[in-house]
Amino acid sequence: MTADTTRWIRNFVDGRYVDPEPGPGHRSFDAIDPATGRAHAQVHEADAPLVDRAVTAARTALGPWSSTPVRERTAVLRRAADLIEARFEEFVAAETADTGKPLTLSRELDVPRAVANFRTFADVVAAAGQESFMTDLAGGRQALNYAVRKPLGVVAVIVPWNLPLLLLTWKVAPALACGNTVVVKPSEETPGTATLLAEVLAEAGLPAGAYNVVHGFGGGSAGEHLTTHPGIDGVTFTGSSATGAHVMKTVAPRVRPVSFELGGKNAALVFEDADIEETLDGLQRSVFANTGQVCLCTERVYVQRSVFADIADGLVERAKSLRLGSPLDEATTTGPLISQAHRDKVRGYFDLAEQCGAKVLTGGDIPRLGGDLDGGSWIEPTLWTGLTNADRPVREEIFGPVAALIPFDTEAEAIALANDTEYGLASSVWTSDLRRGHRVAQAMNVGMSWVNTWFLRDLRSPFGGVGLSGLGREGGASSLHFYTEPTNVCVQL
Ligand code: NAD
Ligand code: 6OD
Repeated sequence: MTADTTRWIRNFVDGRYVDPEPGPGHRSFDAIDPATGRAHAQVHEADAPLVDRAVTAARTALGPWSSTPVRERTAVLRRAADLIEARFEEFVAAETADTGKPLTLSRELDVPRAVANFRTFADVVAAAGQESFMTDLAGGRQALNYAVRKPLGVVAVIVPWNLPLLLLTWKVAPALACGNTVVVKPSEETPGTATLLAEVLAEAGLPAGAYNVVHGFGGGSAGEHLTTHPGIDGVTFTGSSATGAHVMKTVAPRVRPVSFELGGKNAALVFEDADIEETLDGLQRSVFANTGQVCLCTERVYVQRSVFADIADGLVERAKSLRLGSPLDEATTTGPLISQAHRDKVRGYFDLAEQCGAKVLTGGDIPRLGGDLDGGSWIEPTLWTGLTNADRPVREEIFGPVAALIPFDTEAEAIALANDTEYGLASSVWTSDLRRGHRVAQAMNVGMSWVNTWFLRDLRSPFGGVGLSGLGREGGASSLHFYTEPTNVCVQL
């Protein structure tokens, strides 16, 4: 489909937009509104020479920006937060146009979190100290060791489409605060808010070249041009496990640091002593938030047998209460999937689940919403019973509004079922026995383990996964560690 609009989303390199040059070498692609399937803008795809210009600009800006005093760097971040707030509705509209998520969700989650990322990482970096050790030497002398943390350098930031601005700023804010410069490659599905952010950062006083945006796809396009570029000093990547593994191989010959936040197949464990209403509220969010397109979303719900029917009935009722509809309508709770291709994938799991013997408690189909919305990539919130951990829909990440409910009898069995996965991102435990809550939460082989809540995040705490869910941690001190390199100085006194 060709855009019926002349609105361009352009690359941003060395402090200015790059105008698309007409001609045979010029490539662009449509930005699609997933709610209708219509193009809402044209995106200028960055070719290898433009990515090279972006990396060169970032390299040139690195010296001045990294030697800018921390109080001035953090002041730029705080001004950026203020400016996002000043243009709040513009960011909300851009995020919703690209993702199809309800305006209400962009307003409640995505844009406020971008603001919080800039303010929090300004605070974290302003308060950061250095490690030091005094070593006792023979003869009563001592040596002082202290580690000086220096920026990593030019950081390649690659992010997905599900929470575009939230995930981008979660990386860009600490990277810039630590004195790095960045070249960011947003998802081809969601180019809008990364581009708006360039304007905000420039107005906030960030020097030209410190934040560059290159648009395009992965292999053979801007993503690969960036990760294979010899001028980058590290890669921070959020996306699928398969792409993460591929990017790791690409970066390996140059032995650059990587941070990978990858896929999940997250479990909820519901015990019979849980507060049923509170648990259902939590499960409704964790299964269906953002149409199930949050890496932390629950796709496996293990329920103690004595409360299985209550949880299944209650969750079906809540799934049916979700309101699919125009993202612009304040009453809409649930948007479409990101694309037709992603819907085909999710739909494929619906077929597979039925072949595996699943009973569909609710959903399982494509809804007809009428009018323009029938061109969108809509899917029904779906719940299954009758599957086991051996079935592919219970083993593989689906990334849609869907979960399998599976009964268990004992705590040990619940732990074993939840840990029986190659992923290890997040889990949630629902119980009113706090000792059990701590015990089970700690037994989960995951990066984040919640008790009686979900996606409650202190930005200073470590975030990341194990196994197929990723490598390394970001957040608070973990971000400082990733975005800096220490030089230890040892002085004999
Ligand atoms: P994806 O892996 O397809 O793409 C992610 C980004 O990588 C995009 O910008 C894409 O263009 C780029 N890319 C793709 N191939 C590349 C290549 N060869 N070289 C360089 N860049 C390349 O993921 P997606 O479909 O955009 O996002 C959904 C996935 O992201 C899900 O698996 C989800 O769980 C995961 N995710 C994880 C987290 C987390 O924090 N752990 C957060 C959000 C999403
Ligand atoms: O809360 C965060 O900072 C974070 N990185 C969330 C990731 C959600 C995944 O889709």
